[in-house]
Amino acid sequence: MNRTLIVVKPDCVGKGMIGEVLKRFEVKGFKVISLRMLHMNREMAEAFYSVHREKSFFDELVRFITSGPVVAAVLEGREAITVVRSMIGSTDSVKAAPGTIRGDLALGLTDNCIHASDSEESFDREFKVIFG
Ligand code: FUP
Repeated sequence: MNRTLIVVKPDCVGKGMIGEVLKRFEVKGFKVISLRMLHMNREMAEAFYSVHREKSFFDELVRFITSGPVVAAVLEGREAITVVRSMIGSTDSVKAAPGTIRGDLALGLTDNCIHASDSEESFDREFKVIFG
């Protein structure tokens, strides 16, 4: 069994899509083993996205993720990181395939509905920021 972390972002929480997003993972067979609603402050957001610190979009990203409440969940199941990444779709929602969460529920690049850990290292860092 593997674990991964997802964050339903402010755009998706604002649209009332928390249940829809969590349902997709539960229907697929993942277990929600931790759940937290929070409003990230700047310090948390910078630590959460520390790998992007040097990127041109970093400030916009931090501003967006701190703009409203988010819902974070730890999901457990077979190949969780890989399967959940495939379920969320491409980073840019306009390129995300229909059937994926971003493909179905979002239209933005920064405001793309959901985050999911892309590696065990990312999971460890993100888990500490949100549940540590
Ligand atoms: P992803 O792993 O699909 O969430 O995408 P990345 O780790 O590459 O990027 C993290 C977040 O930065 C994305 F969710 C959206 C945002 N982003 C931008 O706002 N502009 C960009 O040009 C690229 C990413």
